[in-house]
Amino acid sequence: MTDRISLTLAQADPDVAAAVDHEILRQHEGLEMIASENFVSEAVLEAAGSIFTNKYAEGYPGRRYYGGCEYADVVENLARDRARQIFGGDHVNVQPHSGSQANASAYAAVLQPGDTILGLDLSHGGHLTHGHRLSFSGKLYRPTFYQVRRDTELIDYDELEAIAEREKPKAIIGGGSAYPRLWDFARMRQIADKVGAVYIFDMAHIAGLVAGGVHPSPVPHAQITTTTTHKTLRGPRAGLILCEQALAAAVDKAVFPGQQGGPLVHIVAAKAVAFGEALRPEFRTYAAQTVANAKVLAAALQQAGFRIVSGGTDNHLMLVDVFEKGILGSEAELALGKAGITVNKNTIPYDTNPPLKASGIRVGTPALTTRGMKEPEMRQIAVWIAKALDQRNDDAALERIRGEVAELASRFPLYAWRRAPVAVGV
Ligand code: DSN
Repeated sequence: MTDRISLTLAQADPDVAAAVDHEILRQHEGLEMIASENFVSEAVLEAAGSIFTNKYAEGYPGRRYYGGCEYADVVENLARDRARQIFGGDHVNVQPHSGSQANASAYAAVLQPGDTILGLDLSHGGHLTHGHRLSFSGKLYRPTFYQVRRDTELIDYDELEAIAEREKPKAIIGGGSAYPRLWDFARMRQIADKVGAVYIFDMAHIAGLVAGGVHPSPVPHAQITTTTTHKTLRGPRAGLILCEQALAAAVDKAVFPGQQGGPLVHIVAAKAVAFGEALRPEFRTYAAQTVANAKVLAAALQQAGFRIVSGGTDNHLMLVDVFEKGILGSEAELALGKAGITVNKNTIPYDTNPPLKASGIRVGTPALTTRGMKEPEMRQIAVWIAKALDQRNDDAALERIRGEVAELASRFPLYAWRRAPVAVGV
C-alpha cells in the first residue's frame, strides 16, 4: 500500500506519464489559440492536484453529509466569498463540475421538463446546452432559438422579442461560445420581464473579461448567471452559478442533490485560488491585453484579406470566414495545426457547410496573452496564419512555420518545471 502510494506517475504508469509529458511539450511549443482555453497558474495546478481529491463533502459548508469536512468548508467558503467579491450577485454556488452542469442546474432551478426555453442558435454562436436537440437541454425542454442578423451578424434583438412574445418561453438564455460582440443585457432582461421569463446568462466565455473590468457584467441584469471557470477566467476546468437571493435555495438544491453528488473539493480549492488571482490588479492588465490582442489580431487578419464575422471583435475571440477564400474550416484547422497553431473549425452564421467541415475558424487570444504575448506577436501570428492557409497543402512550408512558431513560443516560457524533450524521447 505504502509502496503504491509513494510511486511517481512515471514509475507507476509510464504510458500515462508519457502522454502527460507529450502534452506538456505540445502546450509549451505551440500557439494555443482555442478561444476557450487558457493556462492556469502553478498555484491553481497545485490545488487541483491536491489531496482534497480524496475527500467527499456532499452538502454545503456547515451542512455536510460527511465527517472531516472542516477544511473542505474552508476552501469552499473562500471560493464563494471571492467569487462574490469579483462578480457581485446575492448568492453563489461553486460546486458545478462544469459549465454544462451549471446550466443544467440553473434550468432545473426554475423550469419544469417540457417548458419552453429560448437560446441563441448554436450555429449563430450559441452553445449546445442552450437547447440543442442532442443536448439534455433540447431533450428535456422545448427549445426555441434566436439568431444573428444576416447583414450585420449581430444578435437581432427585435427578432428575439418577437419570438419571445410568440413562444412565451419560461427562460431566455443569453451567452454562447462563438459570439464576438457585446450583449445588450438590459434589453434581454426587458424582453424576459415582458413575457414572464427568467433571464439566464451563460458568461462562460467572457467571465474573465468581466472579472477584469473590461467587459460589461450580466450579473446585475440576469436572475441567474452561469459560467465555466477555465476559459478567460483562467481557473480549473469547472463551473459556477450566481443568482438572486430569491433563487438561492432552488439553485443550491438543483446542484446538490439535483445534478451532482459530492463536489470535487480539489477543484473547488483550485477555484478559490484562481478567484484570488482574479482579484489582483495584474488580472485586470491580463484582461485588457486579451481584448487588445484580439482587436489587433482581427485587424491584421482583415489586412491580410480575411473576412472577420461581424467585422471585428469586442472580446477575446473572432470568427474568421475562411470559406470565403475557398478553404473549409476543417482544412484550415488541420493546416494551422501542422504549423503549430491550434484553433478550431467553427460554423459561421448562415453557414452552408456542415459543422464537421464548417466555413470558419474560431481564434482566441486568452492563452497567448497569459503567456505574455502582445500586439507585435499578434501581428506576426496573423502573417503566419495567412501564410499557412495559403500554403495549406505544402507540408514542408507548414513545418517551416512550425519551427518559427516554436521559436516564438520559447521566448514566452510557461511552466518552470517543463521537462526536457529528452525525457519523452522526442
Ligand atoms: N466547448 C466550449 C468552447 O470551446 O467554447 C464551450 O463549452
